[in-house]
Formats: sequence, structure tokens, C-alpha cells
Amino acid sequence: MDPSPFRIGLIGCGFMGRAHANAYKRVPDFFDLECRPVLQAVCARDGANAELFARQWGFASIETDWRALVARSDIDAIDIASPNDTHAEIAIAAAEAGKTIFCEKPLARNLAEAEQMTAAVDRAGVRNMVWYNYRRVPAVTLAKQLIDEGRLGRIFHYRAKFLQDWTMAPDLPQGGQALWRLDANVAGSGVTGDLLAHCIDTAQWLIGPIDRLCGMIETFIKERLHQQTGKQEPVGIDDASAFLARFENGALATFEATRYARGHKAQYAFEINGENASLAWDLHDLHRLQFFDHKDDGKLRGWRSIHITDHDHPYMKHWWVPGLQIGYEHTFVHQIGDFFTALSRDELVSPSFRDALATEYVIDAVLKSARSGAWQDVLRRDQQGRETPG
Ligand code: SOE
Repeated sequence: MDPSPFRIGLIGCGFMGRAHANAYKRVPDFFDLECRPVLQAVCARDGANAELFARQWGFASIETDWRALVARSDIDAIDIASPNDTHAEIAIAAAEAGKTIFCEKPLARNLAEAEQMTAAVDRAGVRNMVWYNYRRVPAVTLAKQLIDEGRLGRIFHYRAKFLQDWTMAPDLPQGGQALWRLDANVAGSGVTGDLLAHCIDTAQWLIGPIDRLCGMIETFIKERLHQQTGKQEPVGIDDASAFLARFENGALATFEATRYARGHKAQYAFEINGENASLAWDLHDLHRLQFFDHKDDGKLRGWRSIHITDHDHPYMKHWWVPGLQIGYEHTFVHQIGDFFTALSRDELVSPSFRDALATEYVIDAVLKSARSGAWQDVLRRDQQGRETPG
């Protein structure tokens, strides 16, 4: 039987729009699916930009107003790849229109928006997913499998960092296309929502909820030219963010994210230490998982560097022959492949809005703690709105 068409309406033509469009195009070639994504429409405020993007990536039509896209009956899923300040309004409208929703991370600018978005998809009963793509790096998925198999035993430590250096120049403006991540009104926060969010999502997925934390943030450059107003304006985002944490399972953790780590472009790395084994992963060497097993014969005991390219490694049977590597773009292909597989089995896929909301609770606690200087419980609300201390 021919795969049934699943029509995508993509909003946003930036870096993330390209990553998602590429995933839709690649997935039917590498995954055996009952559904086939159709690039039905792309939407951007600037029509010329949308036209160009549609031509380049093969979208059948364009829109310049997301409301028109959401209203279209020939669209099955709305994919939100536009800046953070657009996520809530679009997602809530798309949920009310009964669409499946894919949303770029972070879910929202702040906790209030994230809760409203999650309530909207719950109320409407629509399928939803957030693009925390690093879960689908094969080495990270393997880490999850090893932890779930109990190979690490009791977990004592989690250590994560996400380091960049692209905003260090004092004359880099804030706001507008490409630089909206520096504008707090658009982004919500700085590295806390942008980079630390990845670390939090992976950590809670791998070893469970974070209960309590103590955070600090800093804005090193206090004023920048705003591209849209043409004026020097205060910088509202955090340039660096770090926190100490305790997980529900008793593990202790340190998390750090910054755009001021000279020499680092996107070094996302984590290490986990358990009673029986430890593991470590680094985005700059993403196809390798470092693993230390204390049960190994003493003479040979040591860290092994596993090259995650064999067909019995997660996702790798979809690609080339053992030994040949894949990269960043493939994580998005894996995520949408998993979505379509789940769809045909009538199962849910994670991370959902509710999973991403769990990250927002931690982000909110980090920012609160950084402001107060005190330890902070991670509060959560369940589907009935009841507060549950972390
Ligand atoms: C920021 O530079 C950024 O592009 C993030 O927004 C992405 O989520 C991260 O994967 C890479 O860095």
C-alpha cells in the first residue's frame, strides 16, 4: 500500500525551518513508514523569503500570515519553527483548529505560556511534539537504554554543559532576524531557555525529575544596539547560566550553559556516574559514547570509546554500513521518523508538550533562584492544576 500523505504547514524559514524541512524530505528515503510527509505550505512574514524557501525546499505553496495557514483544511500538522514569542499564540490556535503540532524548543518564553500551550493541546486532544532533537543522537539514545537496563546501578552524579562563544563581541546587535535570541522580549531568556533547556530535557529524560536547585545567571554585556529600534538598549537575556541540583532519585548535579566560552561553538556534553558504571557523551564527537564498567576484568578495566555506527545501535540500521557516521541533521530525521511510526501504531511520541513543560518548570526555578539567591524547589502542576513540590 502507498504511504498516506501527511500534510505539513511549516512556520519559519530560519535555521530551524531548514532543519525541519530537511527532516521531512529525508525521512521517507530512510525509514519504512505508513505515512509520507508532504511539504504543503511554508509560512513567513516576508513573502519573498517564503517564496525562496518554498522553491529551495520544494513546498507547494506559501502563506505570509500564520492564521491563514492554521485555517487551511489541507494542512494536517503545524510545525512552529519561528521565534519563541510566536510559539504560544500559534500553538493554541493550531490546537483549537484540531491540528497536530510540532514545536521547536524551548516550548515557550516562560512558564505561564508553556502551561497555557500544554492545557490547549490537552483540551483539544491533538498530537503534539517538541523538537528536543539531541535525545535522538544514537549515542544519547544508547545511553538511555543502558541506564534503563540498570547497567549504571544507583546514580550519584549528573554533569552537563552547553558552551558557545558566538555572542561575545560587544558590537553584536540584539533583535531582528538571526539575532532575536539576544532579545529577551522575543526569546524569553538567554542561554537558560536556549541551551540549558537541552541539558535539562536530556537529563530528566535519562535519570528522572530534578527536585531542588540553586542557580545563578549573568549578563556580561549590559547594552547592545537593537536592530529594530536603532537604539542602544539594555540587554535582558542571560549570557551565562549555571545551577546545582538534586534529582528525585538522590543524584547530585551541576549544569552550565554560556555563550561566553571562547573557543567553543556548540559543546554540549554530559557525564553520568553510577555505582557500577559511568558514561559520557560530547556533541563535538557525537557518534561516540564513553563507557566505563567497573565489572570489567581489573587488568582490562578502563573507559571504552564506543563508535556508535553498528546496525544494532539505535537508529543506525536506517543509514549506511557499520563504521560510517551520521550527524546533527539526522537527529531531526529520527524524531520525525519516530513520530510517524508512533502515529501508525496509534501511540504517543515524546517529548510531548507535557514533557517540554517539565523542562520549563526547571527553567523557571533556575531563574527564580538566580534572582533570589536561594535554593528553590521545582514546583510542578499536574493536569488538574494541582501543585506538586518537586
Ligand atoms: C543557539 O545557537 C542554538 O542554535 C540553539 O538554539 C539550538 O537549540 C542548539 O541546538 C544549537 O544552538
